Amino acid sequence: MFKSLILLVVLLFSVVSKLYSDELHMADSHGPISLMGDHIHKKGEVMFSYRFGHMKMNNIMNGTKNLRIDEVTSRPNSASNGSGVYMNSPISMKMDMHMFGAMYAPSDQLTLMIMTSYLEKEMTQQRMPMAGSARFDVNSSGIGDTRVSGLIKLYNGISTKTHFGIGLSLPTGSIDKRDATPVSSDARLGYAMQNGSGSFDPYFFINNVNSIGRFKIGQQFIYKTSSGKNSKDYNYGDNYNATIWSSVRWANNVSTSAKINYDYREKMNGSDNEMNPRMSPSMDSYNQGHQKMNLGLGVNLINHNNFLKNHRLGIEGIIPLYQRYEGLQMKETFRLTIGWQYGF
Ligand SMILES: [Cu+2]
Repeated sequence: MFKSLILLVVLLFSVVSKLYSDELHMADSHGPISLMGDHIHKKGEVMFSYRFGHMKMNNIMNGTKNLRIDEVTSRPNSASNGSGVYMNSPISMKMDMHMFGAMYAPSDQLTLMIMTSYLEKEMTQQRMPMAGSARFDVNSSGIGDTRVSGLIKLYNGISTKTHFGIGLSLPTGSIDKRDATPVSSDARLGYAMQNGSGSFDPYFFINNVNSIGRFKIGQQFIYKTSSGKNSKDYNYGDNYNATIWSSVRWANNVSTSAKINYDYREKMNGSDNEMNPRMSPSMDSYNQGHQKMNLGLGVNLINHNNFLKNHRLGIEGIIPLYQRYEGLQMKETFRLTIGWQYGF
């Protein structure tokens, strides 16, 4: 996989083909569909988007090591001074995300962007052998956090486009999602099952795209922090997210992309008192923070026919290349993003 990526990058710099007019909407004038804020708009332009995201997690990792279920339920939790073990082990989790976005450019220099989402999550856990090893599911759903950003143009040439962005994630997602568990008919669910961070989280990003004919190479770096503890007395650690991607335009209306993303999240500050760390690794604030590197392969399509002209469709599949977790956490296995975008 790495060899073919290196080949692709070499190809990028060795092939130069003719430049297309900036006015024609091209499949590759947007980055891979999972990327947000990858482009800006011209004065007066409006764009709407909808993305469907599916994420699947399976089994537990500690650091870079896979753990069996019986190993998870024999590990000490952070609440018992090393003497008590976890009563349940997460087995799998899946999440469906419906993401809605709008962009508007009041000027060529500034593009405003707002994004929110509706989340549906399900986690399956297995009880410890002493409790019979039975499996149970918990579910949550609701609106996620809402992000408001300003994208500011730095440079907009034919072969190089650069902008930076500042934004704020608003805590519109609930951090009091509850469901029935074997020990309570109404328990607050673990951190991963909550729908938001509960805090105002400012972020900053820089985005760059270089074009050489039918080839593009882009970079994006995002730093996100937290303004302080939420109402349940915790906040997520700072997040650093770097992406490098490249795309090839096979025709004006079709392009494919490859993307490498690195995501680093620091440990959590504080913890939610109502979550009992003895219950499950997913309720233990000690089990937060990660490093993940993943590969995304995608297709971008734009419709040039008169009916639904310039409507875009993007699909991207994302698989992990490397993941390292603080404590015991569920590992990611697969992500899929399908998105529609329309600008006018
Ligand atoms: Cu847009």
